[in-house]
Amino acid sequence: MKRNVVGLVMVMLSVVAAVGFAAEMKPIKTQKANELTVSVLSETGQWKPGKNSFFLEFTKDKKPVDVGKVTLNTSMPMPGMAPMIAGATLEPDGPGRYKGAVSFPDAGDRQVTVSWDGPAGKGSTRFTVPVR
Ligand SMILES: [Cu+2]
Repeated sequence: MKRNVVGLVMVMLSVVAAVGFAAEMKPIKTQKANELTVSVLSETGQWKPGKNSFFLEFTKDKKPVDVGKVTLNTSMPMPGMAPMIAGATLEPDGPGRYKGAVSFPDAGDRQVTVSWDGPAGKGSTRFTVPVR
């Protein structure tokens, strides 16, 4: 009985933590990739030139999905020169969530590629995020 109460409290605390997180983070981009939803979130809800910290989340039916190894790369086509490329560093931050950091030298639209390989299979998705 005691164990059940502790378990229930733990579940309630994790729900409160999840709701609290969602309430304070704004979506930068939400992208469907087959049955997965890939979300990029931050406190401001946008990327700016310079250093950015953000979260990357993988969910299915609003529940976190463990996707294993993840990469996030960005590319900006530049007229008359090689594309400007920036990769994010990602650290696991709970089930289906990664804490990310990325730095952009200038403003403009980025083509973002997110790839994963793990328990949920192998996949990738591409989308555009403005840096402003
Ligand atoms: Cu550029």
